[in-house]
Amino acid sequence: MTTVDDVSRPSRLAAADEAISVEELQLAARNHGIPLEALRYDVTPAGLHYLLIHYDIPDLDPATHALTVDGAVDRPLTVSLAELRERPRVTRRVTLECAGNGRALLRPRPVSQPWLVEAVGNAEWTGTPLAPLLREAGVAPDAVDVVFTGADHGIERGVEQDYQRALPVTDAMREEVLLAYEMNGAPLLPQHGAPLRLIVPGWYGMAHVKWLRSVTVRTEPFDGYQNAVAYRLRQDADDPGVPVTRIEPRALVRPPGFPDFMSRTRVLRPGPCTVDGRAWSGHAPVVSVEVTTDGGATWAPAVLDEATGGDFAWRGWRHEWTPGPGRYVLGARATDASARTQPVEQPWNRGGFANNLIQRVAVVVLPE
Ligand SMILES: Nc1nc2c(c(=O)[nH]1)N[C@H]1C(S)=C(S)[C@@H](COP(=O)(O)O)O[C@H]1N2
Ligand SMILES: [Mo]
Repeated sequence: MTTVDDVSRPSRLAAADEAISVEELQLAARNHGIPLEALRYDVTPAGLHYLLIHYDIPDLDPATHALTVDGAVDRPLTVSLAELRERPRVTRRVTLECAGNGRALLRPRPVSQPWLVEAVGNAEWTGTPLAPLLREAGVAPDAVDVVFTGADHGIERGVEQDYQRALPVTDAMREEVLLAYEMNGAPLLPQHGAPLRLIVPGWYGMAHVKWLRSVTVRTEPFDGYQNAVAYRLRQDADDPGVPVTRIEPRALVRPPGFPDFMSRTRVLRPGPCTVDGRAWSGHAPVVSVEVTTDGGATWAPAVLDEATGGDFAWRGWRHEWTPGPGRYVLGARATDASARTQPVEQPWNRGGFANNLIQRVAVVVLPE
């Protein structure tokens, strides 16, 4: 008899000389990144925001969609989208980054969605805070986890599942956590979770459950696949590891000049050039950004833009540079108020999560 094990791949590492496979390309073609020139926008236009969809985009009708709140609560609730829209409305600018960002640059390479650096976006999410709804339902005093279930369904490494992720109850009760129904002032697009998704400011993408249909309070730790198997930092397959949670600090350079089609090497004419980009951290606000033009040998401080987007949105930065003809490697390094910063050599983990290696942007400045 045929079983899901016949079609579902185990997790694995690429061999030392193994190129990106058609299966990795299949994922990459579904799940696009932000074009790096779009770092020019403080608020990422919805169509330029990165995407990560494990299974298929489900077909949900906003007219009939409802959210249930159940499990270890005094009063289970069912709330329609229309009722959620009548509740207090909050808009928050939040940087989302996929926990697998940077995976394809690791050696050995974990075989999965092969991100380089582009799995990030900064959007304005509008919705209603989750905590008051949980308080209305009456969370049991011995609750430990809150499970968020999406309407999408698939198989991963032999396990058939709805996409589900849990947060510890204290994180779910943070006032910043939103049940979001709009992105950048318009109803959510199908690919971003229409008609309802969770937004967990500061956390890597996997926590922001899309196509949200239920919220279940538990008095036992949640051992579902996306918490207990995927999204853990482990050194090998037997290592229980630790959960992936908040976003490590990172800065990206908006590539200057114009690109070569195949290599994406940047081409510039000699003379003054403003190097700029964005920097973020989910642990604490970014307090400094440094820029290198020589691949990390020397660093200069960048000037930070006003922090207008709040604590969970990326921050713009700029650096004036006047290069002569030659070859350069640009990069930027963010440091946050918790003194976390970016490594020059990326520590490795088996899932390829929470990478924040300093980016390398190859630049050629043409002769005068
Ligand atoms: N239901 C559901 N929610 C999900 C996912 C998913 O596959 N299904 N992917 C998660 C991951 S891994 C990321 S990085 C973010 C991506 O959100 P975006 O596509 O809106 O950028 O959604 C998260 N929420
Ligand atoms: Mo992700």
